[in-house]
Amino acid sequence: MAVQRTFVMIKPDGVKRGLIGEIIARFERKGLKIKALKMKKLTREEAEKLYDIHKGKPFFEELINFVTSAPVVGMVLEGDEAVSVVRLMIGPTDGRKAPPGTIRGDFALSIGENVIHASDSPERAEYEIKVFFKDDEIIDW
Ligand code: RTP
Ligand code: MG
Repeated sequence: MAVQRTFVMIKPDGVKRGLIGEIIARFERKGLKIKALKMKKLTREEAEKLYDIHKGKPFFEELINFVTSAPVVGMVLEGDEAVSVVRLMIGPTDGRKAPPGTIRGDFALSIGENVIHASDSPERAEYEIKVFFKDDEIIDW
């Protein structure tokens, strides 16, 4: 059993559409443990750090403008194989191609405004958690 932590962020479209509760409920029902939870409006610097791997890509500016346009809700989720489990639950990037039953498949119809972000590796998760949370905001329980 490999217990992992992952970072999840409900994007501005998810917050504005009132999907916070629906999304958190899915992770709770799955059995993932919420170790940290916070709403905030990302600064440009924070957004650029979170998405540093996409710097230089054609969609980068649009992505940074989008994720800083309204509040987001970030969380640290812990559980067995949490990184891949959560990626499966959110579905592929393009909401039009994401299977029904996944979060993007059920709630997104776009590749850019796709409701939610999740880390794609344990190493990225630790990096992204540090960008979003202070150490004392993560609860050991
Ligand atoms: P995320 O990082 O947000 O969890 O999404 P992902 O791994 O499924 O997709 P990634 O390739 O990392 O892209 C990051 C986010 O950039 C926006 N995007 N727009 N217009 C486009 O072609 C395009 N491609 C990506 C999306 O918001 C995507 O989630
Ligand atoms: Mg990604």
